[in-house]
Parts: sequence; C-alpha cells; structure tokens
Amino acid sequence: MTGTTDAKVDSPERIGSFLAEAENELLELAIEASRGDWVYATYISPDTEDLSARATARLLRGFALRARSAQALPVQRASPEEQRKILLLRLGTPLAAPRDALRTRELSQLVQSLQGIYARGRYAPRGSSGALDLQGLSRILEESHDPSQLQDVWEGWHRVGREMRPGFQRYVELANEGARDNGFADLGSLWRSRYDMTPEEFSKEVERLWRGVRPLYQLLHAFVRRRLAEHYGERWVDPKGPIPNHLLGNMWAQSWEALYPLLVPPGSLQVHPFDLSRVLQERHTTPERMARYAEGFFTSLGLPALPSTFWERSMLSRPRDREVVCHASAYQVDLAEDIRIKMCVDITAEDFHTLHHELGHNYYQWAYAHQPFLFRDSAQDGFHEALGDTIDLSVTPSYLAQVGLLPTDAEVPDDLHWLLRQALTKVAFLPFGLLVDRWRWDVFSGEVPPESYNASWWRARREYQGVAPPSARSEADFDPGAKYHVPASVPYMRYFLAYILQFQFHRALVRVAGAPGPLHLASIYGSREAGQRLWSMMQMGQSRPWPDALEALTGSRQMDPSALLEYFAPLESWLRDQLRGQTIGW
Ligand code: X8Z
Ligand code: ZN
Repeated sequence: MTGTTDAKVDSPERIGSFLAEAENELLELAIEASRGDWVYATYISPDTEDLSARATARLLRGFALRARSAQALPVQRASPEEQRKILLLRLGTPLAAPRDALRTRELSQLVQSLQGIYARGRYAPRGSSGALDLQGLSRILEESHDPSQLQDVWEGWHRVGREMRPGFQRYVELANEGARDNGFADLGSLWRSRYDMTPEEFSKEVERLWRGVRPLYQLLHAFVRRRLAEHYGERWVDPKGPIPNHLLGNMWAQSWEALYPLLVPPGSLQVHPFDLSRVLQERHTTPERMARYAEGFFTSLGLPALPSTFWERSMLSRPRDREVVCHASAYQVDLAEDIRIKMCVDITAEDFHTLHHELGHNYYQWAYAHQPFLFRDSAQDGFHEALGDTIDLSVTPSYLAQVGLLPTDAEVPDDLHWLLRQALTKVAFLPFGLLVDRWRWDVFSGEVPPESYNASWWRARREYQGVAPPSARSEADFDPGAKYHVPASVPYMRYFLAYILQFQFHRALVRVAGAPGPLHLASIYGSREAGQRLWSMMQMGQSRPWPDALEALTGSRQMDPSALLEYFAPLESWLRDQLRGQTIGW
C-alpha cells in the first residue's frame, strides 16, 4: 500500500522534502474540509452533508497515508522540529482513517449525520402550541420552577438520543478500526495520546487534577442540594442523595448559573441584584454589538481588531429559512486569516460570556497562522478552550462598570455573591467536563458494551456529578447523544483541562498586568503587558510540547488546580461554615 511513497523517504535528506510536500498537500485538504464543514454547519442539506463528509474523509486519509509513509523515515536523524511534525501526522486529527477508503467515508458520513440528528432535534412541551429547539427548551429549564414541566422538557429533549443509537454503535466500530489501523489500541487511546505523555500517564493526570478540586465541588453540591430541598421539598430532592438533573437549570447540569436567584432569595441580598442579561436586553443589544464587546477586550490588550471578513462572514443568529448547527464554534476557514464564528446568539449573560470564549479561539488561530501547517493548533486542546475563558475571568463587576454595562442603580455584588455566581458556572462544570470522556474512553475500549451504554452513562453521572435522571431510564434511551459533542465526535476532556488551566493563565496574567485585588476581582483589561505575554504564547501554536507553552505563560510546567482553589478560597470557607453538621456527598 505504502510502497511507492516509502521509496521517496528512505534517506535522511528526504525528510525535509517529504514533510514539505505532506504539509502542502494536507493544507489543501484541510482547507477543503473546513470550507465543507462551514457550509454544512450553516446550511444543512443532504448535499452539504455529503460534500462535507467526502472532504473530511479525504483529509483523514491524507493524514493516515502520510503517517504510514513516515514510518520508513530515519527519524533518529531528523531535527526535533521534524520529529514533532512526524508525531503530529499520527496525532493531528481526532479521528483516524481505517485503511479501507470506503469505511473512512462511511465513518465521516456517520459523524455528519449524527450531528444532523442533533441539530434537527425539536420537542413540543406539554401544553405548548409548537415544537421548540434546544435553545427554547433550555430557556424553560432555566426559568421554570415547576418540577413536572421541567421533567417534561428534560425528557422531551433527551428523545433525540434514541435515533442515534445504531449510528453511534457503528461509529464506535469504525472509529476504533481507524485507530487500530494507525497503531492505537482504540480511539480513546488515540485521544489520550495527544498530550505529550503516555495515555496511561494522562489518565492519572486528570485523576490527580480531579482529586484536587473534588472537595470544593462537593461543598457546592451540598449547598445547592440543601437549598433545592428547601424550595421543592424532600419529595423531589433527597437531602442526602444525588440531585435530579432537571432541577439544576441546565439540560446536562453542567452549569448551575440559572439557579442563582433561587439560591439567594430576594431580600437576602444587601444590594440590588445585578442582572447582565436584563441590562443587555433593555438596551436592545444586537448579536453583533455583543461580539464587539468581546473584541473590545482583546483590543484593549493590544491585540489587533478582527479582520473585516469576520464581520462579513460570521453567522451570529439562527437563520429563519434553513437548518443549521447552532452549537457555537469558531473556524479558521483558510487556516490563515479567514477567522469566523457561527453561533445562534441570544441576548443573555451566558452568550455574552460564550462570545469571549469563541473569540479566544479565533485570536489563538490568528496568532499561530504563520506557523507551518502541522503546528497550526494550540499547545494542547485544553489551551484552545481555556483562552477565551481566561479573558472572561477578567469580565469582573468593575470591568462591566468601566464599559458601562453595570446600571447606575445596581451596586456591585459583594464578594461572596460574585464568587457564588462564578462557582455555579466554573466549579459546577468540573465533574461533567471529566465524565463525558471517562465514559467514552470505556465505550471505545469495549469495557462498556452497547447494551449498557445508557446505564453506564448514568453510573458516571451519579459518581462524578452526584446527579440523577428525573425518572427511570432504559437502554431504549441513549442519553449521551443529547449532548452535542457525543454525536459530533468532539473530545471533551479538553474542557475539564481548560477549566483548570484558565485559572492558572488568569493568575499569571494578573501578575504580569500588576492588576490589584484578590484573584476573583482582578481584571487584566487594558494591560498591553498581559496581551503581549498571551500573544507570544499563542504564536507558538503546537510547535513545542505543551509544558513549554505553559511555562512561557505562567512559569510552571504542570497543570495545577491551586489557582482555581485560590480564586474560590473565600467561598470555600463560607460554604464550610454554612454546611457545618450537614451531609456532604451522596
Ligand atoms: O462547546 C463549548 C463551546 C464551543 S467549543 C461553546 N463548550 C462546552 C459545552 O458547551 O459543553 C464551552 C464550555 C463547555
Ligand atoms: Zn470552545
């Protein structure tokens, strides 16, 4: 199979030209795949699905063929940079092509069609006049306090998974076949190999990080559970057990931000409850204006304004006339300066924050655009996900006041209320960020067979998150499919890492900026020094192992939960006081 190409690479002098040729060809294939993906995601049709799947299959095949040919290279005589490129030929994409070209096509078609099922998901809640999409259903979960309505909406959305089960099962087979054909035990092992350490070391590493933050999560869980039990009664919430998912204000219980008003009943606040969503809505803020606020933060750091094509080509609202993939994402369509996002922006605080997240991706992509093709990615995927969130940690009450988004009649929330709000998004997320791929790793390895997909999903959700479904689930359901990244085949451990790393990045940049105040109130807004430090780290792309990039930014070579713990320290001791004598855990 690889005979003809091997002949070209059997001498050390040829390594350079082999890689140059591989990078040229793969760049072309990557641009085609990324244009195909953009067109598909912003205009779902049988034709765009097929064209996009074909382009992705060609890219995966291109990587696999080059990676196999590279095995014949005299790697020990290659420069460190060349060695890293050869490694990235094997690890550069999160799916690997099976040797059989038809199966590669089937695999990429499956992923597109599973994603399509998710994008088309709708449910008409009991008593409503029409079917709602995920955003509409999520709004009910955030705003309603009627347990039976919440249950109806939660169960209604989760039907979307049922149709995915056969396709998902086949996807697991084909994705594993591709991973094995490329020298990995299974796809989970390929995913864990992308962190400059062995897959076994990586599993231990995430376990270590989780152990560091778990006590804080359990305190928050116990506090929220007690308030929910007071509000809904013990018939709905067992004060010693896991919390029913549908009462947590989010489809996957990955953010508990919507519970804030319920946790802090009106009157208990010494201050006017500050509500960014209300301010944005009252001012008739447009999606574009929301994105301009986020851009304004980046330019305050001395980074360039977004190119005009960003504004011309991004999709910021759900179009009325066609089906799209609404889940927010950032693209670098030409692998250079054509950066854009697609997102169905709602005028809410949550989407205000998500826009900072997405622009973080775009600025990172822009910063490494000058690198050779194989280095055009973040140091590891957790870095890509952490970047915009790091900026967002500087979106503090005083920053909002500075840009005129804090109404004059609202007082700045006191420390504890601000920290509680932050914990409901940042701390509540951690176990979910961890468990999605702990579950998928077991699925890919075969430890979890298809007949217990759903039962094992709920075991993991209970074990890590302390969350339970509203009613009994069965193997006719496929609840992991109700989370975007599962049908779309996007690895998820990146977010767990990002939620740890963003606090490390934030602490380092706050120091560079010399910003005053404790970590949770400090903002790097306007600091050119912080901007410069960030930009030079981003420019490295993935040209070096990630500990080098982490060191360049923070001075440390280790992922480390201590910055997160420092940020939340005042809340942690307050929670401990509140929970004296109460059950912690489930
Ligand atoms: O998927 C995302 C981003 C796009 S990369 C909107 N996030 C995860 C999720 O929504 O589940 C950001 C936080 C976690
Ligand atoms: Zn992201």
